[in-house]
Amino acid sequence: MAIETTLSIIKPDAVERNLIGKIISRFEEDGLRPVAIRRQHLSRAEAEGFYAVHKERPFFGELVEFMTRSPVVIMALRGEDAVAKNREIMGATNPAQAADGTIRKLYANSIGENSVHGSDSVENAAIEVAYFFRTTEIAD
Ligand code: IDP
Ligand code: MG
Repeated sequence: MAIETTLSIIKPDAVERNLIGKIISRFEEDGLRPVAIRRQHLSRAEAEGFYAVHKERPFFGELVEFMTRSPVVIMALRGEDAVAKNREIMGATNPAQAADGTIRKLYANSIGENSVHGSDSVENAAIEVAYFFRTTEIAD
């Protein structure tokens, strides 16, 4: 295990329902510390660029519409094994399949409106953190 930094986004469905504090608490309780945080209303170009890997998927248009409909909270989370730990705390993409106690089981509305994003590998975490934060915006 090693100290890693991963990207987390609290998605519009959760920000709209005032769940920012509850979600950040869940990460902190499990040893993931936000080392950068920004609230931002994503533009279409920013959302399309971030999710470019999914552009051929049938849900891409719906995903971009959802992610741009209201503000999100973007965070870099740091801690031991942060990439895998974040995915564990988030739960499965589809909340119907998410384990008890995970953020998506607790809060997600559907497979699309599933409250949080998390990087899926160490390599993608570095790319995604750099997509949203300059190194000077990250404070350990
Ligand atoms: P992940 O967020 O668990 O990594 P991905 O497969 O990378 O899941 O999908 C990215 C996002 O696209 C999901 O979090 C969800 O918001 C949306 N999404 C995934 N599958 C579907 C679907 O079948 N219908 C609608 N939206 C979907
Ligand atoms: Mg993913």
